[in-house]
Amino acid sequence: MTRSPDRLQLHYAETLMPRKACFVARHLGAPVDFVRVDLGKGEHKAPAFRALNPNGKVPLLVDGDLALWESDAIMVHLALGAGSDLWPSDPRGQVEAQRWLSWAAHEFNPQAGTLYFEHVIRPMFGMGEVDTAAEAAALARTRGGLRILDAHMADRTFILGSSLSLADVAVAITFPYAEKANIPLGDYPAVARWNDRLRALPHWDAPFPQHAA
Ligand SMILES: N[C@@H](CCC(=O)N[C@@H](CS)C(=O)NCC(=O)O)C(=O)O
Repeated sequence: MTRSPDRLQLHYAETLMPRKACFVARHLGAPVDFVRVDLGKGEHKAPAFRALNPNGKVPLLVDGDLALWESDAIMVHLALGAGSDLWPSDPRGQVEAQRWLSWAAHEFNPQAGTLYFEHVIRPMFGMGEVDTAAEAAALARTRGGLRILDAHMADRTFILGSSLSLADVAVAITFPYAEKANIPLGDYPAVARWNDRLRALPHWDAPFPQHAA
């Protein structure tokens, strides 16, 4: 394929962290070529891939001579490139958005992500039976996070207030898997209403270009 220098390449798989980048790229209509990485075949561990991302993980965004890894950084890069308010332009809004990106990365997603791993990734890659102890612990901690979110969302449309931001994408990225992963969104009414609003967005439920997950 001939690549235009103006286009970006987003290396992805149909998994949680690439889902953030794929959704944002599609939501923004960014000039991105999607490059599927077959995790089952270990393509992300190949030397050519590791030369661009030494972590051997997806997503990876290539923008000219920039090889950018980390899904949150990729989302910010895409939003800035598009001049989009998905990433707030004012310092206070940026700090608030960063608070939620950090909370998602370090508090909520490790817990909800464990439920996703146990119920979605294990069967996807033939990784054996659910670890029930890990599942029970993650469910209790996920409920703790959902309680915080439910209180926060009670009087808001999206996490930062009235409009969608990268904070919503980062925090809610496990929600499309809620049913399969036993994430009990329905027990938290304000979270459930927020989830309905996210589901109404084009591409939220199907952000991948192929092999929809
Ligand atoms: N902190 C990284 C995590 C990326 C990550 O863990 N990606 C997973 C897919 S969701 C992956 O590539 N796993 C393959 C592996 O670890 O071998 C990010 O947010 O981009």
